[in-house]
Amino acid sequence: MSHRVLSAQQLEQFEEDGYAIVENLFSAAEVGRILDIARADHQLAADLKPNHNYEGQGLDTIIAYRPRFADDVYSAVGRSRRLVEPLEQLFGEEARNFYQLETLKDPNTGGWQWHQDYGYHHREFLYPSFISVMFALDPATRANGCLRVVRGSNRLGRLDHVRSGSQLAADPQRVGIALQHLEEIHCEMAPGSALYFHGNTLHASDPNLSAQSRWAIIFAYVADSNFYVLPETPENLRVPVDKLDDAQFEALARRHWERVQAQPQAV
Ligand SMILES: O=C(O)CCC(=O)C(=O)O
Repeated sequence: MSHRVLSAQQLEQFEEDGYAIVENLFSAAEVGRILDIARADHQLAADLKPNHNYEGQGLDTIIAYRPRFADDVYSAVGRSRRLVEPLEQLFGEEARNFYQLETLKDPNTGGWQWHQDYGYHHREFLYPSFISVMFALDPATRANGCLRVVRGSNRLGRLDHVRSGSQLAADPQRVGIALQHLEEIHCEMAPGSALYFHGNTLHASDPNLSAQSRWAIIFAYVADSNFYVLPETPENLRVPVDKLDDAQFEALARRHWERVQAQPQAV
């Protein structure tokens, strides 16, 4: 079964706008299971780190950064044909995985200032053929700090970034001018939907000041033809995606659930 669900018009729109939302990639039951695993997973809890994304003020942003796929349900989403085949349509070629980020935006945790993901990673990669995919585990709404993108900012090229707290923030003056000319979009999503956005698409999110968590997983990929430009090439950080069909995804999710069930209980 093909999961190349994007129409020619959607592919053209992505070139124009720098983002596309694909709804209901995974069912509510599947997302419910991923959340059950994530909430119980001691390893995920141990990997979480606070980021201070706002200089000297604001709430911490809680993330777990993973440089490569593992034998777990989160990576299984990032390897699933359902998520990867639309990505290959956008690249026009195969994708390689660069990293993943579990971003667990609980109530009263923080957001992100405007940035471009290729603004972070242009030192590693020759081309901006870089796409991030935000997969929603919870409803993402304005109230709980859904991702905001600047429509068409993928066509601005890469902006300079300056360090600000734990993050790199895109040149605020240029962002201000971009926002006078381009539209800011709040990417509200239902659980199981995914937002695909180009490496030069400006994006940010507000802190979550609501009572509803906004958990998501972000997967970053580069096109197969994009190269590392570091003096030494760590090939293992640009891994071909070994795609999973639905039965393989299901088997991996079941194994992860069983492992989580077998964890020692806190006393
Ligand atoms: O989780 C968010 O709200 C934004 C995360 C983000 O901007 C990123 O990972 O580049």
